[in-house]
This record gives sequence, C-alpha cells and structure tokens, in this order.
Amino acid sequence: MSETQVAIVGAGPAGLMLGHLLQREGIETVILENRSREYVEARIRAGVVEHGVADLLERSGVGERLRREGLVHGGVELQAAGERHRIAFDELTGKSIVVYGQTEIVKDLVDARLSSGAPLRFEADAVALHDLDSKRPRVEYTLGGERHELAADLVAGCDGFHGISRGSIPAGVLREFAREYPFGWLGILASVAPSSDELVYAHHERGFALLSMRSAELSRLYLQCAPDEDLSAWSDERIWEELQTRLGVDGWTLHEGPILEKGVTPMRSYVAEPMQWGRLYLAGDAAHIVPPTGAKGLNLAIRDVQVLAEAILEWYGSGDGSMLDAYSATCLRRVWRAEHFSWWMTTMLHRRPDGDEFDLRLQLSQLRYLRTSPVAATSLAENYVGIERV
Ligand code: RFL
Ligand code: PHB
Repeated sequence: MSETQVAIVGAGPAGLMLGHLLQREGIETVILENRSREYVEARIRAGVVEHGVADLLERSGVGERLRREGLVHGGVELQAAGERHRIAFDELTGKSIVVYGQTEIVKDLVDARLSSGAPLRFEADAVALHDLDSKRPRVEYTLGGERHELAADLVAGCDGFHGISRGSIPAGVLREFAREYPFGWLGILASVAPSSDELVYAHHERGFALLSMRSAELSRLYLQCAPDEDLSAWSDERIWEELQTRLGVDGWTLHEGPILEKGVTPMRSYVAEPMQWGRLYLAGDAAHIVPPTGAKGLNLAIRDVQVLAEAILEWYGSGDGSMLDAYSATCLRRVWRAEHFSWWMTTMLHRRPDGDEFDLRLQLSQLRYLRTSPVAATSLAENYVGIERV
C-alpha cells in the first residue's frame, strides 16, 4: 500500500492540471492513468481555449508554448444561407480566445509533471475506489499485471466519461441529466494551411460544418454526420466534396490537402449531480459532457480543477472545509451555463434528421438575429470567450 495526500485518477487535462496546481503549492499527489503516455499525447480532441483558461495556464507556469504557438482569435464567423458574418469577440467583450490543441496542453502538462519528479503512473488502471465515506479512501489499481493500493486524504475522479469514479457514487445519491442528439461529427486533421483566419461555423441544409485549425499548416474540419456514421463510406475525396458544399461561399476557396486523421464523435449533453460524495471529487468529463459546438468541454475540465485546487489548498492550509463542501454547487453553476450554451449552439446550427421547415425557419431567424443585433451577438460572444463569474 502506498500513500499520498490527493490521489488523482486520470491524466487528461483535468487530472494533469489538478496535479500541477497542487504540486506547485507543495501538496503531494499521485496521478494514475490507464493508457500509455504515447496514447494520451496523440489523442486529438478540442482546440479552443477560453481567455481565462489561457491566463490560468500561463499564470501557473504551463502556458509558455501556448502563448508562443497558440493562435489568438478575436472572433469567429457564423455562416448561414451562403453568407458569413463575424462575431467580433474582441469588440463585443474585450476578450479573445486561443486556438491551441488539447493534445498540446496535455503534452505541456505531462512535461511539467515529469520534470517536477512527481509521480505520474501510465498504464495504471484504477479498478475500484474504496472507503470513500471514510477519512482514508483508497484507490485499487493494476499496473504491470499486479494489484496495488493507494491510500489518500482525498480522491479526485478525473477519469473522463467512461471512467470508474462516477459509478462509485451510490445510485440513490447520484442524479443524472442527459440529452442524446441524433447526429455526430466526422472530424479530420488535414495537412493544408487553414483557408480562413478564424473559425467558421456553417449552417447548411445538408448539415452543419466547421472549419477550425491547429497551426499555420494544419486544418481541422468537421461535418455533421450520423452518430454511428460508417467512416469506411467516406473517402478523402467525398469528405472534401461535402466540406466544399457546406462551407462554400462566393469569392472564397477552401484549400484541400492530405488527410492525416479522421474520426467520428457522437454528441451528447450529460450532467451528474452532485460532483462530490464523501471524499471523492469528480472533475471534467467524469461529471459532465457537452456537445462540442460551444467548444466548452476542455475549458470546463480546467475550470473544475481550478475550483477544486483552491478548495483543497484552503483545507490543508487553514483546516477550513467550506470551499470543499461548496465544490459541487460552485462548479455546477458554470457547468449548467455551458450546458445551455452548447445545447443552444448545437440546436441552432445542426439539421435534425426528423426536423421540419418550422425548425429551419427558427434557426434562420436566430442566425439573422445574431447578424443584426449587437445585443444578441454579445451574448454569444460572452459565453464563447468564457464567463468569469457565473
Ligand atoms: P479526458 O480527457 O477523457 O481524460 C480522462 C483520462 O482518464 C483516463 N482513465 C483512467 N485512468 C485510470 N484508471 C481508469 N479506470 C481510467 N478511466 C479513464 C483516460 O485514459 C483519460 O486519459 O477527460 P478530462 O480530463 O475531463 O478532459 C475533458 C476533455 O478531454 C473533453 O471535455 C473534450 O476533449 C471533449 N471533446 C471535445 N471538446 C471540445 O471542446 N471540442 C472538441 O472538438 C472535442 N472533441 C472531445 C472531442 C471528446 C472526445 N471523447 C471523450 C470521446 C473528441 C472526442 C473523441
Ligand atoms: C476544434 O478545433 O477541434 C474545435 C473548434 C471549435 C469547436 C469544436 C472543436 O466548437
């Protein structure tokens, strides 16, 4: 049996950032991750970092490469009926976003962790959490074919949507709120300079499309598809043709290039309440999922652990547990704001297979309202760049 102060299950953005924030204040942590380092660092996911999250990464000493290589964007383009309109975040809110891959954030956090010498155990699979309602909870895990136990003061469940932590909260305590969507996203990473300086969110009668990017040489693009879309039916040629159709506007060219990666992501909204039970604290996707249209998943994960780290430091520092007790309620305020925003963006921009002309007219009206009303545009902008006080 080994021991630590805070046992962290999962080395995604939530677990790694929590470990980082605690370690630099002298709190001992052990991070257990069931995948390999190579796998975790290669997983392509989110790409948009909120203003306040970029600041936090920088202030805490892991934002140097983000500041150097991240692309600062002062707005996004919304496209409907073949026309684009810019939502100017900078003018409307005074803030911007940073386009920087989640993969890169994970690499930066893994590097920081390993150079600090603090324990980060890859291929360590947490199989059960024990005595969560006692003062000495334990994580049982397997590593190299052997069983181990890690005892701690607190356990942070940062193991994503399919992890084991959430399921350790008794059924009578946990409440779940969910929405499934009848569509998913087919995403590609392509070796071609982005055809637009800023992200383009396109409403189209054939379905939603998004143009994003990772660098001056790498484009990231998405197409609305079926939740269980068969990728083998999508040749590179067909993907580009569909992107050309959905993103096309007069006088603009979508440049094509070799496709380096493709995948299908189903979409769901999900919240588990409360985010804490006994000495277990859930953070990030372990507690909530948003559809990616609002670019909130990664940002919520980092904000959760910001709150959790502060509460843990307060508890160790002064013995005051009131911030820890308020953890779930504090996070859920932001989580539900992001849930609403992500659901709203998704509903406005996607075609439902069972949708009718009424739905379409509502979407086009809302998109026109965003084009013509600075008040409406400011609300979108405020949510997108991240609301500081919720
Ligand atoms: P993560 O990143 O899923 O990390 C959880 C980590 O826990 C590990 N794990 C375990 N470790 C030990 N023992 C166990 N029993 C374990 N079970 C699981 C996992 O291997 C993993 O390393 O959660 P975290 O840290 O909360 O971060 C959240 C973000 O990753 C997530 O919100 C976003 O990436 C969501 N998301 C996207 N968000 C966007 O804003 N834009 C996107 O384009 C976007 N694309 C995506 C996504 C999520 C995806 N998933 C989860 C299916 C694409 C995909 C494919
Ligand atoms: C991405 O670049 O992967 C990305 C950007 C914006 C989103 C979702 C994903 O809303």
